[in-house]
Amino acid sequence: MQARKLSTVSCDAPIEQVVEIIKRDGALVISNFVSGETLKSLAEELEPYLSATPCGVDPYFAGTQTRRVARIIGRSDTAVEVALNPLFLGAARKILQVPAHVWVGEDRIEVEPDIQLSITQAIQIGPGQGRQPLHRDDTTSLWRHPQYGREARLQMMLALSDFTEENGATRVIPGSHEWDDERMPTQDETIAAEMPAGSALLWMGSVYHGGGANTSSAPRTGLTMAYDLAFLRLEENHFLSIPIERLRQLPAEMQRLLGWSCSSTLLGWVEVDGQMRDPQELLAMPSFAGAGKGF
Ligand SMILES: O=C(O)CCC(=O)C(=O)O
Ligand SMILES: [Fe+2]
Repeated sequence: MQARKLSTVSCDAPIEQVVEIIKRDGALVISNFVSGETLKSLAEELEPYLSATPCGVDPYFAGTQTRRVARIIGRSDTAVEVALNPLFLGAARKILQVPAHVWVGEDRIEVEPDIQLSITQAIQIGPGQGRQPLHRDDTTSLWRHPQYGREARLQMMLALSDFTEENGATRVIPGSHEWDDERMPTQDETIAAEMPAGSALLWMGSVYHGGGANTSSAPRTGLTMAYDLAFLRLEENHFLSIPIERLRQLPAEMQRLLGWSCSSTLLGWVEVDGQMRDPQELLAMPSFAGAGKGF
C-alpha cells in the first residue's frame, strides 16, 4: 500500500490495533505518547548532553549538522519510562517475539526469542542538514527480505520538538516492509512523519526511512530507541566476565572476537563525544576504566 499520510492513533489505543496497523503499513504515529510533564523532564535531562555534543563528522549517514547523543538509559531517568512504555514495549513483544519450534531430543518445544533495547539516541537535526539516505534499520543485522517469517526490529522516534516537513521530520515509505531487497527506495515515495512534540513514530526495522532535511531556522529534536531480537549476540557474556585489565593484555584480534569491536554494519558502537566509535578506540583510551565507569 502507499498511503499519503501515516495512520495516527491515540495513546489509549489497544495494543492489538497498534500492532495491526504497524504490520499493515510498516509504521504509525501515536499521539500524546508521553505527557507534557514527561516531555519537560526529558528536555531538561537531555539538553546538557545535546548542547555539549559536537555535530557528526560523517557527511553521508550521521550528518554534519546533526547531533547524536547515545547512552541515554545511563543518563536519563525519564528515558527509562519511555523505553518501558506499554504500547512501544508491548508492540515490540508482539511483533518480534514470534515463537519458533525446535527439537530437543524427542521433545518438540516452542521457544520464544528474547528482545533487547538495542539503541537509544537523541538526534538533533540542525538547520542546513540535508536528507539522510533512505535505509532499513534492520540492515545492522543484515536482515533479508522477504523476512524469514520474522521481523528483527521495532524502532520508535519520540518527537521532543514538533516534527514538520520543513524541520526534518523522519521520512518514511509506508508499505516498504513488504519490498524485496532488489527494489531501490526513492525520496519521491517518502512522506514526512509530521507530529507535534510528545507524539511518537513507530516503525518496523524493514521499513525504508531516513531523517529529513532541515530547511527551517530551528533544530528538530527527537529521541529514538529500538528493540531488537536478542538472539544475534554472544552466548557467553564476556563483557561482564573478563576484567578490563585482562582484556587490555590480549591481542587486538582476540579483543575483537570477544565482541569489543564494531561489525561492518555498525553493530556494537559506543558513543564518545557524540560520535559512534569502535570499542577498540575506547580500549586504547587510558581514561577508560571499564564498562559504566566513564571515559
Ligand atoms: O533522525 C531521524 O529522523 C531518523 C534517523 C535514522 O533513521 C537513523 O539514524 O537511523
Ligand atoms: Fe534509521
